[in-house]
Amino acid sequence: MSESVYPVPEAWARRARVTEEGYEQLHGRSLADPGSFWLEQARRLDWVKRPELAGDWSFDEADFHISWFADGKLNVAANCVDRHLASRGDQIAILWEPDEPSEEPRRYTYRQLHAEVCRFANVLKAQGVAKGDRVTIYMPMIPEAAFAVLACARIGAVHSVVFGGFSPEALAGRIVDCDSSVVITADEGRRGGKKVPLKANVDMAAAHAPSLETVIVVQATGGAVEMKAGRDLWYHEAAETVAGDCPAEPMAAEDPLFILYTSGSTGKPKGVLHSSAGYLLWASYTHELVFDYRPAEIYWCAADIGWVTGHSYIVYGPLANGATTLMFEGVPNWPDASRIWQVVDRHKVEILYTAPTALRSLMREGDSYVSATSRASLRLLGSVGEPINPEAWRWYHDVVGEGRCPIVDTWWQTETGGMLISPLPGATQLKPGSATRPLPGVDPQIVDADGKVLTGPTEGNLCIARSWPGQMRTVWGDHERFFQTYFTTYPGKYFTGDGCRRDEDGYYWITGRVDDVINVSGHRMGTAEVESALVLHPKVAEAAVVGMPHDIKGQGIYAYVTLNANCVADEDLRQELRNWVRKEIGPIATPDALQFAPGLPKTRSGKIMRRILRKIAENDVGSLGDTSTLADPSVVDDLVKNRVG
Ligand code: 6R9
Repeated sequence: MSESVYPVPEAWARRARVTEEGYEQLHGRSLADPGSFWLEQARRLDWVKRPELAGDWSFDEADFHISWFADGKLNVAANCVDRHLASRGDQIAILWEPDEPSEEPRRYTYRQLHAEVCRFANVLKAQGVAKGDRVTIYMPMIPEAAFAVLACARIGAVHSVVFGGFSPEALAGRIVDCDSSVVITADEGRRGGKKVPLKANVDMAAAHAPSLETVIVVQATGGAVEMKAGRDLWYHEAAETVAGDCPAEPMAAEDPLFILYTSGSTGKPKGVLHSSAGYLLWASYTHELVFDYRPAEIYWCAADIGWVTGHSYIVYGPLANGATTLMFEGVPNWPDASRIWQVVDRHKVEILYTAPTALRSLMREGDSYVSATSRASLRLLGSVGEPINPEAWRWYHDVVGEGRCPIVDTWWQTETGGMLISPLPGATQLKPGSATRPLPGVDPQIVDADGKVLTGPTEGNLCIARSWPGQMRTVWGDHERFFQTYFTTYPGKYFTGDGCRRDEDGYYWITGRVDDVINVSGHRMGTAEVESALVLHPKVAEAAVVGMPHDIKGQGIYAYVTLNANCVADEDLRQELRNWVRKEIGPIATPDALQFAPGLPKTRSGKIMRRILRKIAENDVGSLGDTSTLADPSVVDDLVKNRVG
């Protein structure tokens, strides 16, 4: 691991809001006097009723609760749109770059965004959507996805965005779990020149989602779709029948803003629920601090709105801060590996935020795709989603940024609402591969397996010792699961599920998940989820899934499958099973390697020893450790012998 240090560039030390000394002070004050620190920060939002209370929380079982600014009232959409009208109504709010580079970008000023959001909100109201109702959004990366999200926030409906790459089955599960009666979708999506049949997927999902009553369809490609009478309506037709103005519903600070499903180590995906005020405050605070953002700068977060990064850093954070946020429909390597850099040049992007997996896939294509472009507008680069390996970090820094742009490696999770550990560009010396220091307000602790808090340079499990405004509030429909998942492993603390090292400078190095979650291309996949999909196949008796190292994706999915008696393990079945998982969950869950295993290594009590399966998948068979406690140690020999890949 590299320990080279990159000092804060002169220009950044001069311009930044927070300097090196400023950071220490701010962090100290945020923990010493959180009440006044957060009430002061709350001034960054526009309130219908300004709060007098800051955080009120306890992570202890007897008194478990989390709330922030509980006596405040505001509307999130009004904060992201309306309050900018007077000062920057004609500034571009959303700058949309289409998949097809020869097509014209679309631009929406804050004034136009206001009109679009109001109209969308009125269409929802006309369909009977009211405050507190859940609305599922299954959309491509088009501006209407952002309008839909903000329209929900405007009327107090709770949105649940489902990534457009998820299968009909996965979509149905998410519609059912939050009991949502309305889905907003598009005829088709486009990505890298290919069409995604979103509306057709919704039709298939509907068969398994009895709560679904209304499907609102945005016309994106003009592709042919079936419209079911009484259930489906075209957005553009409905929009003509509603009024242009829609008042913003005043919401209590703790009213839910959205649900976003994420994979955990056990069971089906959890509906992570975020609050209105605390979440928005966190998105706005971190977006401003970490990107040192000034209004009107061109900012591009190249994530998808279906993930939390898209929620917090394409929509809510930047719009709350009056940014021009670029929304990209396409993919980094289409039509070729220079697309990202061409988009940067086309729109004079100043801040670029992307994932290590994208960088690794572009790095592989060679520097010529980068050097053919100018990138002179870039001044800051960001990374998110997984640990960034020092090699990719250096390429990003030296080749993409030509040595002049700091990199903010931002560590956070769906559950945290926004960044928790990250450099500040004017304050933090960088070390490639380290997310560096906690943001002001964040109190990380590293604990050993017994929960003992470790001090100084050390390595262990990453916890957060106190609440922050952007923290998730519950698992939708299962508050007990929320408590059990995050607050019982190390009582009194929030457990992140990540392993972490802290060096002699107090820098944090995230080492990856310590639970049964795999990080594939920066996306979380629960091993249990892939296993459940596999065992649904009629020929599969049992399955165990682990992560394996992957050059581009960071981690790949390695599946061990035991077949039912009399089923033949061959290449065709291997392919069939991979496609099966793809169909059940979505392309991101497709196993990279699938090994037929006559038996799995189990303890005498029947527990699968994943440690051994991981070692074999990693091709680290020299150190399998003690296998003597296995019910049948001989299965290991077969697994090693028939390892795939
Ligand atoms: C924002 C997001 C969360 C998990 C998290 C960790 C990994 C995210 C990281 C990082 C190292 C970073 N992760 N950012 N690991 N360095 N800068 O990705 O949310 O999809 O919920 O994933 O991703 O393992 O626990 P989410």
